Amino acid sequence: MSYQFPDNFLWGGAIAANQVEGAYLTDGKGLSTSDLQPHGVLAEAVERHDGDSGIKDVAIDFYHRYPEDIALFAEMGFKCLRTSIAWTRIFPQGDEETPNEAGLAFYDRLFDEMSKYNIQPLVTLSHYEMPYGLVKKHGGWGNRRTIEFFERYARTVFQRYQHKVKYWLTFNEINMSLHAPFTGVGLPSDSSRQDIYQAIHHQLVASAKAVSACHEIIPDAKIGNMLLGGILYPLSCKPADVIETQQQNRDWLFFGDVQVRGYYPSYMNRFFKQRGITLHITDDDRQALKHTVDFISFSYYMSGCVTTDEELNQKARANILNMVPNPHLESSEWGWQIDPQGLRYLLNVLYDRYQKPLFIVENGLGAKDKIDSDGSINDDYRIKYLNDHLVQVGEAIEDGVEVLGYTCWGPIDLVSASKAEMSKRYGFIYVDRDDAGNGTLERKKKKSFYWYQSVIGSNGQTLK
Ligand code: BGP
Repeated sequence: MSYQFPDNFLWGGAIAANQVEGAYLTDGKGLSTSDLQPHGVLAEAVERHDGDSGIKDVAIDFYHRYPEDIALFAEMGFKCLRTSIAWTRIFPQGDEETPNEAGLAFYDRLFDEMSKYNIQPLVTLSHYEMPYGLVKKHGGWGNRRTIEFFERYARTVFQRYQHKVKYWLTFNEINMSLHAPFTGVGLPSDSSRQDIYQAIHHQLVASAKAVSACHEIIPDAKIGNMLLGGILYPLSCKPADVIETQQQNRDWLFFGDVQVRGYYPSYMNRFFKQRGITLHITDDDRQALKHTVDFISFSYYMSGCVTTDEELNQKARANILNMVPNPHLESSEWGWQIDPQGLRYLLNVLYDRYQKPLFIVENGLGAKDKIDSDGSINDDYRIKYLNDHLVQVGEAIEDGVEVLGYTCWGPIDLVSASKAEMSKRYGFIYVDRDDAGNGTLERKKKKSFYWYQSVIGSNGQTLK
C-alpha cells in the first residue's frame, strides 16, 4: 500500500542546541543547566570548576560547522529543521535587561543559511536547558519570577526572528520534569512533588504567555507545545490494570490538557489532594493559561506497559526506564522497546482528545554504527525502524489524523541526552567523534542518507 502524505508535509530532522552546538562559552554565552550535566539529563548536576570539561562543550561543533550540515540536510531534501535556541546565548545569566547581540547574530546566520535552501525552521525556546544563573540566583522555575525572565527572552527572539521563523515550540518534553527535575525546571532531584508541581505550574503559565506573545508579535506564526509521547498500555485486560494505565497516562497527558484546553483538568483535583499538593494559582495565571497552542508536537521512541502486579513492578524498577516490558516487542541496544504501531495509536489518541494538528518532532533509533572496510556505513536497522514508523504515520493520516510534519531525531549524529554519549547514534550523517571526545568531527553519509532522500523526494511513496 502506498501512503498519501499531504503536499506541504514538513519532512525533516530535529536537533537541539546543547547536543550539537558546542562553543559553550563562545560569544558571551552563559552557563546553562545542560553545561552542568556532563553525564546527561538523568544524572545529578555538578558545579563546574576551571579545567573541567564535558562532551557537550564541543558536541559536534555545529556552532562553526552549520553551513556544511545545512547543505547536507538540503541535499536530503529537508523542508524543515527543528532546532532550539540556547537561552544562555541570548540572556547569559537569564535576568539581564538587554540581550547579548552576538548570540542573537548567530541565530540570524543560522536561519539565513536555512532559508537559502527553503528549509523552514521549527524552533524550540527551551530544550532541556535554562540559564544556570537563574537556578543559582533565583531558584529556577521554583520562583515565579522566572516566568517574567522567560517571557522577556521569548519576546526578544520573536521580535528578532519574526520574518525568519514561523513555527515555534515552547518547552521540550515539558512532562519530563517529573523524572528529571533539574533538567526540566532547575530544581534539585530530591525536591518534593509539591515543589516540582508548583515549578511546573510556573512553566505552564510561561508557556501560555509565550503563546500569547507569539500571536501578538508574529500573527502568521504557529506555536505548539512539546510532549514526551509516553503512551502506556495495560499489561493485561484486568480492569484494575486498565484503570491504572488510564491514571498513569494522565500523568503526562495532563500537560497537554492544560496547554491545549487552557485550564487544569478536573482529574488533577483528586490527584493533588491524594498527594497533599496545594498549588498557588493566581487569577492572572488562570487568565494566562487561556492562551492555548496552535498544534501539539511530541517525541515518540517507544511504548510501555502498566500492571498492578507488585512483583512485576519491583522487577521493572530495576531497569533504567521503570517500565514493565511488553512481551510482544523487541528492544533497541539501549533497551527501548520498538513499537511502530504505537505511533499510529498515539497519533489517534492525541487527535481524538484535542482535534488539533499534530507534529511528530522526534522519532528515531539510537544505535552503534560500524564503518565497513570500504568506508561505508550500512545502517539497515535504522532504515527499517524509520520506515516502519513512517508507514504507521501514513496509516494515521488515512485514519483522518491531521499531521503537519515529521522531523526525525538526530539527522546528524549528536550527543545523546540521557547519558551524553556519542556512541548512541541516530544520524543519516556520521560524525567522527567518540565518547571520550576523540575524532576529527568529519561528516560522512550513511546508507540511510540516501534512503531518507528518496522518501522525501517521493513524498513518502517509497515507504513499504
Ligand atoms: C528526547 C530528547 C532529545 C533526545 C532524545 C533521544 O527525550 O528531547 O533531546 O536526545 O530524547 O534520547 P537520547 O539522546 O538519550 O537517546
